[in-house]
Amino acid sequence: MKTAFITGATSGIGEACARAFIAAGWRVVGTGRRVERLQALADEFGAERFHACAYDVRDEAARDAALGALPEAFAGIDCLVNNAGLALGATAAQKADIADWKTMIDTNVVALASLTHKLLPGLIERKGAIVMLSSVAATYPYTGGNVYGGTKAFVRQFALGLRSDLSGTGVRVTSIEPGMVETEFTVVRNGGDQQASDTFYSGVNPLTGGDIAETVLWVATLPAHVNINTLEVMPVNQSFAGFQVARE
Ligand code: NDP
Ligand code: 8X3
Repeated sequence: MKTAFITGATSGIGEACARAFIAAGWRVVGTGRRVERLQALADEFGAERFHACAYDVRDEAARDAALGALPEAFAGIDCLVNNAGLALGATAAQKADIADWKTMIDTNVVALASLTHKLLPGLIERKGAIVMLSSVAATYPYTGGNVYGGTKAFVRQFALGLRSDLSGTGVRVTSIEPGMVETEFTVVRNGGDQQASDTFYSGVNPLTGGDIAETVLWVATLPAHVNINTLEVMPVNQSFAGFQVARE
């Protein structure tokens, strides 16, 4: 039985990934700060299939303690799903809160790179897979996307750079780039405002965490010689618009 290490398994895409991998016969290590949600998954699936690691991804000491305490059956990681992340705020840069920017960079970039560095030796040994949750915001700028888009561009380019560095190791790396997925993402982005989130997704028929979990599981279970480099996914009702022009 293979083991997936999924960050941010308490909600949205990460929780859906945990469910999808377990349904496909994997063991899952799930992380997040909300321990009660991780415990609920452990209760639902049993200690043989789901191991809860409750820590803040920005706290390397807590992360290392959790990794050091992994039960033997969960210690060999075959797939790392770098999913934990967030956007904070959707205002123009000149009105943004610098603390929000630092939180996004520390969570989406620093913690993700550090965990990847930590797990790479084991992933190489096991010819494993790394799946990164980037975003369409990595490629398409939008107003208020500023630092969030920058962090997701890092994730995409880091994934592609890893592909180069890992040449010949058998390790697969994929950047998944979703558009609008209705999770807790927009509630978090808007400081807990559920109504703002409901309005954002209203009438869109957005993607679900389950839609993205299917793609994550798919890229991780393809034949060993196949690597999906990048995968962009949008709801049908989300597409592109033109440039904006400011006239003097
Ligand atoms: P959710 O808000 O539903 O889930 C985010 C997850 O990240 C939670 O499990 C949360 O756990 C975890 N997380 C956030 N900060 C921390 C932290 N400091 N320490 C530990 N865990 C943390 O959002 P999504 O499921 O939508 O987002 C998952 C990923 O997908 C993110 O990287 C996001 O950028 C990306 N994405 C989302 C899109 C969308 O439209 N929803 C589109 C494109 C990409 P907890 O709060 O319990 O700590
Ligand atoms: C977030 C995607 O389209 O909501 O990563 O900005 S979108």
